[in-house]
Amino acid sequence: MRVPGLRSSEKKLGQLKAVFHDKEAWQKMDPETIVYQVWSWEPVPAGTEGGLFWGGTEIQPGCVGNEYFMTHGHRHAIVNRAEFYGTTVGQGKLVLRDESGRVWSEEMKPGSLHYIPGRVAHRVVNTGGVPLRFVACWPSDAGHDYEIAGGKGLGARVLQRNGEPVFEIIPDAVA
Ligand code: S6P
Ligand code: ZN
Repeated sequence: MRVPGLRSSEKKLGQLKAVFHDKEAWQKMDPETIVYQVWSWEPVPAGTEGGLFWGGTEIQPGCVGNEYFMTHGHRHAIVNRAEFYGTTVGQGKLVLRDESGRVWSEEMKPGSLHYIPGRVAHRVVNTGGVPLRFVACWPSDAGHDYEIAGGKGLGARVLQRNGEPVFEIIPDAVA
């Protein structure tokens, strides 16, 4: 049976140069490496007010230099639109940034549920050794804005230090 509105996409390392800080390490890696895949069910056309989309993301384990694999990160194009994330498999961090430039993170583990308020940019980082999977539910008119903070990004990084994930604020990227 064909279900209308099912979509899937993948993001490869070659498409993610802008998000990793160690460009030298990035250059040495295979650009065809899949960093994450997204599946979504969009039962109404994108942009429809009042509908909901459902999706799943799987982020592979890995690092570019000492920075863990992660999603690009975005804010919603209609900025006041909120979203739920729910973790099903793996370990990670949800990195969040509000409009005042405040940046924080939430631990992701199987069963963790995360409410992402409107106006808050969001990115997921896989800090574990297995694929990190989470589901998401967001309004069908939310859209995506990938130019977070005028291209400065989220203002924080999750780095591997002595084998452990460390959440670090980048001072000059915070408004
Ligand atoms: C959509 C939702 C997720 C992400 C996905 C990939 O609002 O937040 O489905 O799109 O996790 O992340 P990104 O930053 O590449 O869109
Ligand atoms: Zn979103």
